[in-house]
Amino acid sequence: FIKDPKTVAIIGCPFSGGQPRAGVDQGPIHLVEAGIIDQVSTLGWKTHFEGHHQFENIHVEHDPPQGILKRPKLVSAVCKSLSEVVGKHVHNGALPVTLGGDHSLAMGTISGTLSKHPDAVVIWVDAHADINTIETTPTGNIHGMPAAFLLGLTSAPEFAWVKPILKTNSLVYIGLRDIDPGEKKILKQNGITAFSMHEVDKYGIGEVVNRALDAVNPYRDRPIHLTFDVDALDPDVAPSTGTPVRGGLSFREGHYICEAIAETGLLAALDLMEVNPSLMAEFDVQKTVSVGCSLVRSALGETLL
Ligand code: B3U
Ligand code: MN
Ligand code: MN
Repeated sequence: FIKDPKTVAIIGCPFSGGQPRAGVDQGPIHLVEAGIIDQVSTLGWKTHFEGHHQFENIHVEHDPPQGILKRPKLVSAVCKSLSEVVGKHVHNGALPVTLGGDHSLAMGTISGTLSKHPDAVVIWVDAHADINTIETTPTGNIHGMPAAFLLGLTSAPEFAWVKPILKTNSLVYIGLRDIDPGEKKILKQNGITAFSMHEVDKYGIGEVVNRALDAVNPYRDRPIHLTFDVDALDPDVAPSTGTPVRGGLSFREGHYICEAIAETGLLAALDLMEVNPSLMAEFDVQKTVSVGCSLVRSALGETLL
């Protein structure tokens, strides 16, 4: 029983412009229909939800590729608006939970969190590093690039509003297994701590989470932004996502990460990204949506005992 519950602000962000596959914009709608808001309330949080329409009025007339970048104006406009919404909630003392939508949105959510907590660290759970620059991106899909913009490793006129205030020693990855050659170089050259599936296999998820926290948050005193791409999970666990990669986190490993971060008491913002209900059969969609809901509950304090 929590006498004075803190508020979770659930932000539905139906957006797919950072990658080519339709349907990822339906992710937040499915998560909310599956009952995520009631589930969060049941954990003792006050909940705030303004609907899925906050970003609906953002239209871009003419948005041709700028060099290799696809849909730069649209991605930029939505992320900028999202950063303001997330920023407003953190300034009001709420914990924003953003439901995506593709992972380009992390440019918005993390910018919003850092606007209030410049000392926040980012734990990026993903099969991919999403750290391609304009020079290294093989696809021009911006969902493969948000970390590079946030770190100031790449820039484009359209994204001038993204302040490069994330430091390379404030970002840590868990779950990586599909990294482009250019991204590998970037991770090495910048000394960014990353725990791939190899390290998860070698040390176990408990030790990996400890080491990840030690790397970016040794005194356990900095706010945490957890950005969770559902494709970090194995495709058997979360099949409905745009770029599934075999050999991912198990159901429990994914939940353990969320539970361990909840235990720190430092969670300041959470993203759940890349749920795409238009991919795979109905059974797979239900599986993915339900694991998405339970990851959010774990990060917000649901315990097994
Ligand atoms: N690294 C590739 C593929 C990719 C990144 N993120 C996802 N896929 N989901 C790219 O396009 O940058
Ligand atoms: Mn991602
Ligand atoms: Mn990914």
